Amino acid sequence: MRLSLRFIVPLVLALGAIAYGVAPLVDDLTLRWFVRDLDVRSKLVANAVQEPLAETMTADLGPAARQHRLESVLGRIIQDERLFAIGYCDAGGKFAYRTVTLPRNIACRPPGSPAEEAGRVHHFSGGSLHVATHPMTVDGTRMGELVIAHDMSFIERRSADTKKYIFYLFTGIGAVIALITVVIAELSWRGWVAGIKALIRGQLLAQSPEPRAKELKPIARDLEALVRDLEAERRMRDESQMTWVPETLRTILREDLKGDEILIVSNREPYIHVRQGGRVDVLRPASGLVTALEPVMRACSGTWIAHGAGNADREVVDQKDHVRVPPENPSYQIRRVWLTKEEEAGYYYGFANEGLWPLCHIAHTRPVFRASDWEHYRAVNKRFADTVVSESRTPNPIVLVQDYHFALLPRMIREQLPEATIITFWHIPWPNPEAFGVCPWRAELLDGMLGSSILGFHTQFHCNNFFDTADRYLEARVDRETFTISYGGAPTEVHRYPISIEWPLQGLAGQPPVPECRRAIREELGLAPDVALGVGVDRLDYTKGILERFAAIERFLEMEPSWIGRLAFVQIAAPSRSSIDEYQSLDARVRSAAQRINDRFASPGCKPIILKIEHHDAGRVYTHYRAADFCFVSSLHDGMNLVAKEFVATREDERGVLILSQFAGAARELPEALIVNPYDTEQCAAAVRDALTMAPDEQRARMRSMRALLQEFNVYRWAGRMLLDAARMRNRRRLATGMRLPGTTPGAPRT
Ligand code: ADQ
Repeated sequence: MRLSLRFIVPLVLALGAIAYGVAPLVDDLTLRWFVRDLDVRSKLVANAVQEPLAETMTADLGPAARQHRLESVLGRIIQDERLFAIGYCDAGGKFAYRTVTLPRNIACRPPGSPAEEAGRVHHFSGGSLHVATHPMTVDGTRMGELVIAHDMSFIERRSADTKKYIFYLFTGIGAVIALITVVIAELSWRGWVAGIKALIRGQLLAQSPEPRAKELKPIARDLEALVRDLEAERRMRDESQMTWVPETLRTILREDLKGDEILIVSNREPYIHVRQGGRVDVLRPASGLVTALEPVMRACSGTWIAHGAGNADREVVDQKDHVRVPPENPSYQIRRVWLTKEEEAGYYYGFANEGLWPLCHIAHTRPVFRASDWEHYRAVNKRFADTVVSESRTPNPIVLVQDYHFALLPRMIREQLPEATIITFWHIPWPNPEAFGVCPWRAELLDGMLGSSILGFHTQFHCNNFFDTADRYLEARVDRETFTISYGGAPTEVHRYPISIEWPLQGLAGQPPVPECRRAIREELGLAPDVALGVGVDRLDYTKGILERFAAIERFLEMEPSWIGRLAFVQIAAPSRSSIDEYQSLDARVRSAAQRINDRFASPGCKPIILKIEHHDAGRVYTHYRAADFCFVSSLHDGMNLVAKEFVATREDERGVLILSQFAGAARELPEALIVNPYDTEQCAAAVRDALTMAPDEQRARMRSMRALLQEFNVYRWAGRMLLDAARMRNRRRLATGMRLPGTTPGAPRT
């Protein structure tokens, strides 16, 4: 209504002003028309009496008879209702006859004055009179003048009527225009509001069902950008105010994703059943991924789908291959997928680890692509997709797909569950388009990944590489402004979610104080208490730069021989993928490099390289971190590298130095580490020297800054941000389709 008033009030004022200006003009015009009419009428009357009057004046009559005849002629004319008065002036300029109604102040004109073309209007207290004079002639001789006065009161009455009609006319026009304006304005307004609502709900303008979509196009982009900025700002504010603990994830599940079903797919399972001797043990792999996603699973009682790889896994599942975990307090289930030896060899060892792993890591190890491996990879991805569909209780679950083992899975799930929210997280780097382009099935892999709703990488650099790759090899619409790629369906959002570790580390609870760890580990390794200790912890993988690390230690001892016998470097290397030739050869090369360096620099009671190729439980790994003076992470290429973060998290004494490869994703978040190029042996050796000689205050300052960052950006935040993005996406879709939002009752106002 207020909107309508905005149109009506100015319209009424404008029309009122026009009417106010027009009325006197119309009045004046009509008066002139009427005066002209009366002139013509007077002339007609004068012409009509000319003849009888001439006869009367020229007849041979006495004065009384002439006067009588004059009164008779003129008296007949006065019967006309409009004619108010009449008079006759003789040739001497005096009234020879006048009706009583002719006002006294109207006099005859002096003889000889020129004839008047038009009559005059005389105003009196009782009204106005039109007075016209017409000369009366006989045979060209002027005998006198006829004075004819017309009553003008009817003109005034008509003028008042005219004013009234003008008022009615303008009022009528105003009402009609106002009505049309209000109706059009109201309809347009509704269209705009509906269009803008559709925009806010996140519907793309091109797909908007609103007929106003085209008209709104100019503001659509601005509005979308504004909504995005506001959302990002709000999210950043909310996130920065949150303390990220497992309970935060539970709150997100409860409040933002209420009632939504969650499925996780990963190659590795969170609990492995292993038969050792006569009994079945449950092992929990030391994995950041399991640490981050377990609280999610526990809170939502979802399903974790993974390859059943333990030798006792089949013994403990039910008929549908489910097992409830955690064993001490079952709250969610694992759905195990069984693979034959051939499938595992082709899908896991072959295509994933001999093909994709070296393809995505620029570590100069040639990727191997076999068509048979690809077939297995595709078939296993299909098996997992079918499992997701069969495990899903709703048509729109949230599916968290983990890692490079499942590049084809998102599209395969999408084809069967078009409403699912699929979040794929790629834990390893994404290379540049040239490097990725050597893969014979590059388009199929990209297509598979773009079945995801959200695609996550550790760093913006990897996201950018992915944008470039999709742009290069697909006919896709890549929009870096909105972080989306559209290819064969709904757009995929590509975002950076840097993975992290839990804070505080659970395994720290049982750890002795740092001095105790230092003493215990040195004693265990047969080192004197004052020997400096460096530590490296990795899977035995060629991307981790273990040989480059050893070369740096060797070079350091060449440069600084005074440290011989005073420095030991312990390398903990978990055997990994040992059925692959490249890994077997690495194992041999690492052992021989350690041997060679020890042969050169060993002194009694101190070998410079202590190599432990075996899996350690998390507690043992943490004790080593705490015992060390420095930790050396020299990855040739690494998505993130959690060892670097774990080392920092275990050092609540704020001592110890982290040497970190610039090619690990972690280097972007931990610039206070000594950042090195692992290919530059001299630089790395210098970093070892700097670490060993760094003043305690500097160690403390660097460590404090890194610990503050990890406390804030922990693994719960990593998982929580993805879940929040999924919630945002789902809420937008629900709004767009008019579905009910989680946490609202039907009909309740949405906030
Ligand atoms: P990984 O390549 O496995 O992970 P990383 O991030 O360093 O590499 O994680 C290794 C984990 O295994 C750490 O938790 C570490 O403590 C543990 N570990 C290593 N050696 C061990 C040993 N000998 N015994 C016991 N535990 C050991 C991939 C990517 C990384 C990315 C992670 C998470 O390659 O770049 O950081 O996923 O996304």
